Formats: sequence, C-alpha cells, structure tokens
Amino acid sequence: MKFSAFPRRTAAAAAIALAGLLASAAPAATAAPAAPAAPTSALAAPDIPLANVKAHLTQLQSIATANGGNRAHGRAGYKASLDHVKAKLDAAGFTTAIQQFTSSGATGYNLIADWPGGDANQIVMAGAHLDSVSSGAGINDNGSGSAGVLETALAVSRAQLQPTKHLRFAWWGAEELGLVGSKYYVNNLPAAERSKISGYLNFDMIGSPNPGYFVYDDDPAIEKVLKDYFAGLGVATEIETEGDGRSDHASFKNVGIPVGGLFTGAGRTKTAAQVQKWGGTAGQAFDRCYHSSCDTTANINDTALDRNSDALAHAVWTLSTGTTVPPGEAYESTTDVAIPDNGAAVTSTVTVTGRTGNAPATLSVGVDIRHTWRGDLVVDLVAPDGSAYRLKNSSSNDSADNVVATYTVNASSEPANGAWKLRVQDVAAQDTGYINSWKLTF
Ligand code: DTR
Ligand code: CA
Ligand code: ZN
Ligand code: ZN
Repeated sequence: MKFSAFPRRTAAAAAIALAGLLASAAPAATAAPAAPAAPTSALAAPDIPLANVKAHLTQLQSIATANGGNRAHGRAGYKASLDHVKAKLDAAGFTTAIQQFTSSGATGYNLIADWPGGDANQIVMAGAHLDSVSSGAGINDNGSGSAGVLETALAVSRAQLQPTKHLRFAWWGAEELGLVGSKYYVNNLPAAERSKISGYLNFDMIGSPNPGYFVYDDDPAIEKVLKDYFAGLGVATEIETEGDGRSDHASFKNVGIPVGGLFTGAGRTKTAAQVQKWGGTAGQAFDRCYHSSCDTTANINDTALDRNSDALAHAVWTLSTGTTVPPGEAYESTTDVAIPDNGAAVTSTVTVTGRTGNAPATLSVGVDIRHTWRGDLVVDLVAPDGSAYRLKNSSSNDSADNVVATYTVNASSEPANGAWKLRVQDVAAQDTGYINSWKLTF
C-alpha cells in the first residue's frame, strides 16, 4: 500500500515544533493532525540495521575530514553534520526546526524533529549531542548516539508508526562545552511545554570499542524498559554511576522531566569482573580514544552499537505506543539445527522481550523435529534461568518418525522475558535428524 509522503510542515505539527522552541508563551499546541492511514504499527520495534547506523557514522567521518578534522561547536564540521541529519529527516516526513544559540562567542545549533501525530500533550523525546570535541571526529562521542537516534527516527518513518504519544527527536549542540545546547532548549521551553514531556531518553557514547552495557538509574519506568530489553538478549547491564550531570539528560532532569538512557563507557577502565560478563579487555578504558583524534569510524564496537541502537528503538516504541506485546503472541525459531547421532544435546533459542511478569501456567510449546526413529530423542524446554522442563523422554520401542507435537508447560514461576531454549538430544545410534522449528505461545 503506497502512502502519501507526510506533509513536511503541517500547520499544527509546526505549531508543536515551534512551541518547543519559542521563548514566548507558545500558542497552545493543538493536536498534530493524525498521520495518514497507515498499517497498525508493529507493537514490537523493528530491528535497527547496523549497516544503516554505520553508514551515518561514515558520513559524519567524511564531514569531519572535509572540515578540519572535527565536528566541534562553532566549527564548520558541526553545522555540516546538522544540515546532513536535517536533510534526512525532512525527506522522511519529519517536522524539523533548528534552534540557534550563542556559546563562547560562536553560534550553536540544536535540531528538533517532530513526528506528526500522537498526543501533543504527552511527548516522548530521544536525543543525542551531535558535536565532537575539537581534537577529532567524535565518532563514538557522539556520532554513535546521534546515528542511533537518527536511524530510529527513520525507522519510525519507514514503519509509518502511529504512536499513542507524540514523538520528538533532538540533536544537541555544544554538549562538550557543558550541555549548552540542551540547557538552552530546556530553559527556553515554556513551563507548559516542559510538562508535556513524559520522558527524555539520552544516548551519548553507545558504541565504545571495549564496551560496557550501562543503563542510567534515573526514571524507574524508563530504566526497566531498557534493562528488560538487554535481559531479553541475555546481556547483563550495570547502573550508570558516573553519568549524573555528565550529559544532556541532566538538562531535563534538572527541571523534573523523567530521564533515562544508555552508555557504553568512556575513559574509565573495564574491570576483570566486567570482562567476565561482557568480554573485552580488563584494565583498558571502555573507550581509549575518548576525546582524542583516534575517535574515528575505527573506534566502534559493532555489537555494542547494534545492541544499543536496537534497545533505543525498543524503548521509543514501547514508551510511545504504551503497550507491551499482548498475550497470545508467538515467538518462533525456524532455524534448522542438526542433532548429532547418539551425541551431545543441541539447543535452539527464541528471545522473548517486551512482556511483563511471568510466563503462564499453560505455556504452549509447539515442536517440529524431523528425525527417523523418534524413540532416540529426549526433548526439554529450558527457561531463561536454566530451569529445564521435560517435554519428551526417549523410548526403545517408538520407531515412528518425527516429533510434531504441542506440549503445555506450567511455566508460571518463570519470568516471561529472556532467552528460552528447546534442548534435544539423540541418545541412541543410527538414526539422525534436525530441529525444523519450534514456537512458544503465551
Ligand atoms: N560527558 C560525555 C561522556 C560521558 C562521561 N560519562 C558519561 C555518563 C553518561 C553519559 C555520557 C558520559 C561526553 O564527553 O560527551
Ligand atoms: Ca540491529
Ligand atoms: Zn565528550
Ligand atoms: Zn558525549
């Protein structure tokens, strides 16, 4: 179904965007026009393609290289970065606005992008500072956060998302001079406009080369959404302890707006205990190119950038659509997994995210295993915490082929979110096969 392109600046959407920028009391922002008819938005955020995020970083690197090697406040590289990001958002149907300010004798710029639609009185914001220090291109600090926020915004457009709440994205200037751009934005936001912001999500350094996975310990609801996402990946997180006041979320927190965010670490060194959970190198900084000329596109850990970009999108979707994945959702793996004859057990994983509470007492486990003489097979469901539930025992006299069956498990003691596994072992020689697919239905 082809959709008309969003009007780049509908009157009402412009009023919302401008209301966020004008110092004088803005006219009461009217509800933005409903977005054109669009498919029901996917309740779960789409995967954010790492290649797209990295392409933005490559472009920011090129901009720095073409402008004296940096993207710092007051330098040509910063404004070129801003114009580049704005052009992509304009083309994607956002209502954009540039807010100017002066700092250290130079003009600074914030970029605000509103997605038309949603309740104008409940605004979910996601932002990142776009400026670098003058010593380098600032690809991790903070091209990574800027690119993750940009690609999430573009994913909102691709999905034609119709969120319950209004979505606003922001790229800040002069963060490195002391959160100057975000402070200017908040200080010039009329109190009535501030009160409409239900939460601000900050992403500053989300691709550090020796990464940690830190979640800001500020607003509990935002923190839970982000932590649950990583739990669903089976990735441990830590509370961000050095962050207070250290990035643009502080500007919002200081005026009472709920905040949260993600961080992969800067100049502090990773401990041996952290290496146990995250890998990497102990005794080395999370980002040893922090604020240095080597903060280039080579200074990125792809896995960290990918996971944090996906977590960013998950939080934006979850907090703006106000729903979690409804019951009855099925989580399926169709990846074939070979079962070694009379050998070690194999597993197939499905990751459940976005749910609340525990799994049901009647968790349905649909199994499709292609295998001659199915009596060879032992089949278990393994919960995210490692608890095993026996689905099928081996049998010396069950010579029929294939296990295509649905089992019901009382998993009510297990948290729903996490990595669930189907475990299969062939305990007798001569017959072989594979896991064709399996499905959990809540
Ligand atoms: N101030 C940020 C880097 C930074 C240092 N600690 C934290 C904690 C949370 C977010 C960011 C940071 C900068 O140099 O841009
Ligand atoms: Ca991804
Ligand atoms: Zn910095
Ligand atoms: Zn930064």
